[in-house]
Amino acid sequence: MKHYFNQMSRGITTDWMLKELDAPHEQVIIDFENGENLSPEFKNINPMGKLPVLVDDDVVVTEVAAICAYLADKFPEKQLAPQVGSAERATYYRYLFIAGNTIEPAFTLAAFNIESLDPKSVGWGDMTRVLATIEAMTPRNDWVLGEQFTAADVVFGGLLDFAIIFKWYEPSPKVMAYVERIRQRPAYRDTHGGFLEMAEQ
Ligand SMILES: N[C@@H](CCC(=O)N[C@@H](CS)C(=O)NCC(=O)O)C(=O)O
Repeated sequence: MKHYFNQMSRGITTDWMLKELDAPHEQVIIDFENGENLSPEFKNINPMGKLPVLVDDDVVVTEVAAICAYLADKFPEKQLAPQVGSAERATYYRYLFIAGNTIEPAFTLAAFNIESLDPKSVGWGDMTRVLATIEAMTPRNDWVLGEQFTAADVVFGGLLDFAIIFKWYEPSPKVMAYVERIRQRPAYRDTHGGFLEMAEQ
């Protein structure tokens, strides 16, 4: 597998996922400064010109949540995904999808001071609804599926961690405690380098 990556990108999350799985892969560094992500060769792989990307033989996977979910299913023995068809699987999907579809757009727009969109029409509602949802969905103990840590924690927890590091919002004690548990994971610590220093400031 090839993981197209840059340390200063959302690829940090898929890198962490690869580490959680101890998955053999080739790390392909894409240089944003030189515009490598916008080169015809790279856009042939991902027309969005964005990282991260995972290439597994003929399979191209883009989008952080899709890559994490794909990897969890590829290495079932590592038990980072609940069984297909189970109730836990439904919850798992919910956390995987809400991160990129709902939480991230709300945070991003708020960071750019764009908050005047009609919450009834936009899929992410508004920050009030999103923060209430984060609070409700964040586990008080362990992980989103209880004792089993899964790719849903990498995606959902990783996004909350990212949002806290970049001061997109002020977490509640419950959310902060969950993110602290995330930050203690050896695979998170091995892959977060400069982000870890920013997180611990
Ligand atoms: N929705 C995408 C977002 C990917 C994304 O925005 N990647 C940024 C880095 S964090 C990127 O590649 N930016 C370079 C560019 O757009 O030119 C995902 O979840 O993977």
